[in-house]
Amino acid sequence: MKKILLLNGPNLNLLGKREPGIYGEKTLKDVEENVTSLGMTLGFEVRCNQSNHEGEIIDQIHEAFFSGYHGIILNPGAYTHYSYAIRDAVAGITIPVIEVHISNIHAREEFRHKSVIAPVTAGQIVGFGIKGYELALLALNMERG
Ligand code: CA2
Repeated sequence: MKKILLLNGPNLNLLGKREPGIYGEKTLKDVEENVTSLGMTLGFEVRCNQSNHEGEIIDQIHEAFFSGYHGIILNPGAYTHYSYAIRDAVAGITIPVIEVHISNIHAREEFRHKSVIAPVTAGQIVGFGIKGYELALLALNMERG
């Protein structure tokens, strides 16, 4: 079965526990269950991971690539806006990475408008709440070879 990595970055472990006005009331566990369940329907095995550490995120990206994963759904959190190291990790692999943001980063503070990672991803999904993660899985399913 094709494998997908669902990788969430810093502070996303707080989902549903704080700031429900911006990020909603669903928890990270809800997100992971939804994507895993859609994955089963589509015939993907979804591995879920969350880290608050830049190096750990990079290691996870490398590991997914070298372990033959089909693709990665990545919400890099605030690293989106300044981590050239995560950008380089994404640029260094050949499997598709879909960047997801729960909020519409373009409608928020100026510093969130720019993603340094987006130019090296297969695509970016923003502003659809946690449904964006499932949309990303559907996009990866369309790319399936
Ligand atoms: O909209 C997104 O998904 C973000 O990646 C979320 C990041 C933010 O830094 C990006 O600009 C956009 C922040 C995640 C923090 O998540 C929290 C969730 C609940 C309570 C507090 C933080």
